[in-house]
This record gives sequence, structure tokens and C-alpha cells, in this order.
Amino acid sequence: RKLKVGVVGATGMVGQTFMNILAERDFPIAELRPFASENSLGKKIELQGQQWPVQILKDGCFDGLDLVFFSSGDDISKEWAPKAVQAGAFAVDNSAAFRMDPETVLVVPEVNGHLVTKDSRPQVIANPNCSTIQLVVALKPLAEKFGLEEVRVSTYQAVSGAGQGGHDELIEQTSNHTSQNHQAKTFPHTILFNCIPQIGSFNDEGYCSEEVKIMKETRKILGQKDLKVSAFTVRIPALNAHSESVWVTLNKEVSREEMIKALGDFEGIVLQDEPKKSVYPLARDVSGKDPVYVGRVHRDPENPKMWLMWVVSDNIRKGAALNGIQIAEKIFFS
Ligand code: 2RA
Repeated sequence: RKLKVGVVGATGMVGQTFMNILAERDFPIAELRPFASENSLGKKIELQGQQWPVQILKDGCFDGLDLVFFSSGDDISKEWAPKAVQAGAFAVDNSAAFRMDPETVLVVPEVNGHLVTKDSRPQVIANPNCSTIQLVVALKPLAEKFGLEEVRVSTYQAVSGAGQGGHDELIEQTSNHTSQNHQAKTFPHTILFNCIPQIGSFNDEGYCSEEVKIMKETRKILGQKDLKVSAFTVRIPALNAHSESVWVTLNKEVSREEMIKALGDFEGIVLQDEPKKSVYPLARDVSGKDPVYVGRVHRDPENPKMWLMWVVSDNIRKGAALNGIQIAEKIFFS
């Protein structure tokens, strides 16, 4: 069966990657309806040898579609995703608008893919935050096999997480690296030669919104309401792919062999763990790849149930567009 697919935010980084992945996977497309702002009217998006004109959102624009992927911010999703569902389509939403809504499923196919099946009815399905997706993929085999007591994570997030503007800002600052007067527009400070311990806005407890997303979404996806999760998120001058150092406390003591086997056998994880040969996942290598890469797996010397690991994944692919396409594949082709 070939599908009629809409993409809202078609000209953004995630939207474009969505098209590339549809093409790579030979996703069966009967019609593509790319939506973007008025500035993009007149542009065409090429997919599988055909050109599809960019449209703007208007009443009736989703009629006849099977699936609409949203990657255009919370406000657009809040208003338009329910309209896509009313029109009979599945709305896979990459914004934060519905993620914590108790009525909405928040899905990473390898982790809680049972929540969507070929018998699911059209509905909004939330795609988690990028830094959450790679974390829960790495945690799932440990949760399943050994049980989780506590998770702590510190992130090193690439500028592409802030979209094309973030990417362009780092490139521009890099080409003028001797300048003392960088204009920080997308980020709160100059990102070049820097690390910024803020992604999003702060709450009164001192957490920024990216950290709150990781903590809440991880509990929801793993189905562990009371799991202790604490996150500290940092923007670094990597172009693409987020890295995370993770401390995970298991419910029981396990051997290193058991840890490595659990991680290495899990669908969606690739282990790169030969630290003495300087082999571990690196953002530069992982950018453009699909899996979640895990390395530096070692035990805490004080607490035998606590393990440390390094988790890297392409935030635009598995962290956004690819995860959305895997959700669609689960609904329509599993
Ligand atoms: C970031 N997590 O990296 C965000 C994007 N969703 O800024």
C-alpha cells in the first residue's frame, strides 16, 4: 500500500531529513504534501523522482492524507495536529505540545512500540525530545533485564538541535573565529569555543526546560512513574549528534559481560567499547547514522549496582525524523 503523507515544517532541518529518510528507505509514497510558511511558497520538494509543491496550512489541507508529520513548533502542532486527526490521518508530532498529555502516547518503537499497531486508530502520536530518545534506547535493555533504580545524565548537545539557525550560527562564528564581537542570536551566549549550560528556559528549581523534558519523558516512555531521573543539559559546539554521559543504578548487581550482552543484543544499539584503543562513539562519526551508539561502559567503584556509559546518536535522525518514520512503519507496515 502506498501512503499519502503530509510534512509540516518541510523546509526545516528535521523536515528535510524526513524526506531524505523516506527516500533512503524507499517508503511507499502515493502523494507528498510538504507544508511550510508563506516564504517557501513556489518552492518544490523532490522525492523519489517527483516534485511536490510547498503548500501553506489552510482549512481542508489534510483531506485524504494517511499520515502527517509535524515539526514546526508547539503552537502549530497544538492547532493543526488535531485537525489532521479529524481529517482521518495519523499525526506524528515532533513538538512538545502533546508529549506529556496523559491521553497521548509518547513512542520510541524499540522501547514502547507496542503502543502503536496496525489496529491503532488515527490519533496524535508524540515523538519524544531528541536527547530523551537516545537515552531511553540505551536504558531499555537494562530496565528489561536488570531493573532500573536511578538515572543521572549529563548531555553534550549539538547545535543542530536548535535547527538551521543554530547550525548556521556556529558555522558563521567558526569562519570569523578571531572576532571578539560574535552575535549570539539562537543561543544565549557565543557557542564557538564554549559550552553553555542552558537549553531552553529555567524553572524556579533551577532546571532548564530540556532537562525537565528528559526527566518527565523518560519516566513516561519507560512506564516507571517513580524512577529517579536527574538531567543536566549543555550545548556544545558540535554540529550534529548529541552525546550523553549516563550514570545508571540497576536493581541488582550484574557482571560486565551481562551488561555488554544486554546492550549489544538490543535492536537499535551499536556498541563501540574499546576505550584503551580510543574506540568509543564520537558525534562526528555518528552524525548521519541511524543507531544509538554506546561505549565507555564501566562500573562505579563505590556502588557495584551503578554503571557509567557514553551514549551518542544523530539528534535529527533517531532523535526526530527517523523515529517518526519508524512509528509510521509500525502502524502501516508491521
Ligand atoms: C535541542 N532538544 O537539542 C532540543 C531540540 N529538540 O535543542
